[in-house]
Amino acid sequence: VAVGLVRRLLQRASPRNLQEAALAERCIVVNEHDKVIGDASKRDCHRVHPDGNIILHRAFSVFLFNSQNELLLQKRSPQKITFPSCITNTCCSHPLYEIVAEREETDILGVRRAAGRRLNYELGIPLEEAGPERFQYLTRIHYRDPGDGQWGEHEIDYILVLHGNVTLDPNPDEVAEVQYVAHDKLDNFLKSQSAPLTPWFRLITQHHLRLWWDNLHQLHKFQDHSTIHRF
Ligand code: DMA
Ligand code: MN
Repeated sequence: VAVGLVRRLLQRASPRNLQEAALAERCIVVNEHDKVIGDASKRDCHRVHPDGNIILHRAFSVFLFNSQNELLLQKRSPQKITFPSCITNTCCSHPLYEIVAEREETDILGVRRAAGRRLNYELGIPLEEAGPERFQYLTRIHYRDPGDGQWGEHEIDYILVLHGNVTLDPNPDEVAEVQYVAHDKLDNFLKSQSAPLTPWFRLITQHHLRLWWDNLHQLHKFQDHSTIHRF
C-alpha cells in the first residue's frame, strides 16, 4: 500500500515534491552488527535529532566502471533533500522494508535488487543490465555524518561494484550531471569541481577506492563480509 501511494504521489509531482514523497519510503533499521531491528521512514532515518543522534539504517553504494575502467560519477540533483548538488559515486540508496525481496540477506540479494532498482530509476540503466548477479559485493562501511545539521546520514553501507558497459539515460529529478573519470584523472577532476563531495564518497575514496580500482579483474579476492569498517 505504501509503495503504491508513493508511486501515485510521484506521478503528479514537481521534482521537490518527488523527493518529499519519497521520504515516506521505509528504510531497514539495523543495530551496529547490521542485524535488522525494525523499520522507519526515510524521513525519520535522515533527521538529525536534537541530541545529534541519527537512526542507523541499511544502505548501499554502487561504483560502476566501464570496460575502459573509468568510474561513473554523478552530481546529485539540487532537489535532493540530503546532500543536494554534491559530487558522488555512481548511485546510492536504501533497500526498502516494504519491498520484502529487498530484505533477503542470502547472497546479499536484497541489497543487489535494490541497487538494480535504483540504477534503473536514477540513471535509466535497463534492469537487465543491472541484474543482481552483475554486482560484485565487497564489504560494509558504518559511518555517520550530520549533513547540514537538519538532514544527515547514519548507515551501514554495502559496497557493490558493477564492471561493464551500460546504457545510460539519467533522471534529472535525481541526477544533475554524470561523468566517467579515468583513475589517473580522478584527483584533478575532483580538484576542478566547485561542488562538495558527499561524505561517504570522500571516505571511500580516501580508504578503499584505489585498491579496488587497481584490482577490477580480481575483485572477488577483496570481498569481506566479516568486517564492518567503522568511521
Ligand atoms: C543514500 O543515498 C545512501 C547512501 C549510501 C548515502 P541517497 O541519498 O542517494 O538515497 P536516495 O537516492 O534514495 O535518496
Ligand atoms: Mn541513508
